[in-house]
Amino acid sequence: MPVKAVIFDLDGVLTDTAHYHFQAWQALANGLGIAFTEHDNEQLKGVDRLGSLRWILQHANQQVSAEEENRLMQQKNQRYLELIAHMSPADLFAGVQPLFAALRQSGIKIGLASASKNAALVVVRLGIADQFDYIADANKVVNSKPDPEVFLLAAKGLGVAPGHCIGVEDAVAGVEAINRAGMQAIGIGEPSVLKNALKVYPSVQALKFADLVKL
Ligand code: B16
Ligand code: MG
Repeated sequence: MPVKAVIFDLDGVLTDTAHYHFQAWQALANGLGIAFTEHDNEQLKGVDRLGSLRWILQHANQQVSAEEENRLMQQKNQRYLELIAHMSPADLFAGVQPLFAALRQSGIKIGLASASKNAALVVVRLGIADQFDYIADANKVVNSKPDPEVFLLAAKGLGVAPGHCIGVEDAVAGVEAINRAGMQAIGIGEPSVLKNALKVYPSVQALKFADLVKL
């Protein structure tokens, strides 16, 4: 299967925005009298904004109206935007630039498939916005990961059949989305967690261009 495109997740693969999501959700949860730990935040990796809010409320046996959900999501996002305003190219994970350069040189397309509505802003802050041939994010899809929609949209935007795409993900739901899209899944993290990935690397820096074209 010749590889024609590699589609990357953003948070946890190219940069660590998880910590900012954590701080913003914790501030919101604490304001509601709910405890929210780093461990809780782990469960929200790759989960979209509404799904994350509902997870937090459910675990505290709280229920709110749709209107209140919207207000709370806005409040969380406001804090998140304040936090990511300080991001810069220094926040790009090591190894991303050389990997992107090698992909470009060999004519392999680069896509983004993120559950974040702020993905476009984050890649600008990281200084890599112009490196993507197509960006698929939560603003453009209805169904979030593990649904394959965001990866399928990225493949379509790149003009590459899913069977010629590799997806790179750090979240279990993301790996499932890649598999369901009919792509090859590369995991970033722990093999014991990302059990359904074809191969798992501890970081994007450990993932080399030669490993991708071998698939
Ligand atoms: P936003 P990814 C995901 O990004 C994060 O992993 C997840 O924690 C977050 O809740 C989600 O984006 C939504 O983010 O509130 O900015 O729309 O890993 O899919 O790049
Ligand atoms: Mg992620």
